[in-house]
Amino acid sequence: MSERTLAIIKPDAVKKHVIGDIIHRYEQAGLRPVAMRMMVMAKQTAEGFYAVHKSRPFFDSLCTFMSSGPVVVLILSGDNAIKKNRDLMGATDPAKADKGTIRAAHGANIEFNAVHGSDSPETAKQEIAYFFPEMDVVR
Ligand code: IDP
Ligand code: MG
Repeated sequence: MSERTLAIIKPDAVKKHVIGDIIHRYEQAGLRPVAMRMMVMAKQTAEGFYAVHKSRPFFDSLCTFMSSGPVVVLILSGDNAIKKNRDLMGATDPAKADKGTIRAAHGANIEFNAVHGSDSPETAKQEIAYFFPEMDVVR
């Protein structure tokens, strides 16, 4: 069944000039971009996005990182898109990510790990609505 997931190419990956490589990996895996936005998040925007992690010790550092430079926010559409994108990304810690994954290729450490991907249908729906009005999504 076709579903949508939210992906973010994080500031570390944009600085490394691998936007193209990452989008190529999505497309090769059958994940079609149906909305795309380049932006610099206000710190408050990052804090709202990562609100579930508010009580974690890395929360402030994470939000500073996520607002430190341009990101590319995308909606990806495809069969099983949420799990497919998580598989493509690899584990949160790039040192533990499988070979061939985006984080193994481009992540530096558990914080600067190149990409975000929604982890469930509920969070995908929430995260998509956080960045995109429905009218900006291609059919
Ligand atoms: P995920 O991105 O693989 O879903 P989450 O546990 O949801 O991982 O964490 C959100 C983001 O917070 C991670 O992608 C990473 O950038 C950062 N993060 C997670 N755990 C740590 C940590 O232990 N130290 C520093 N940053 C972390
Ligand atoms: Mg997560």
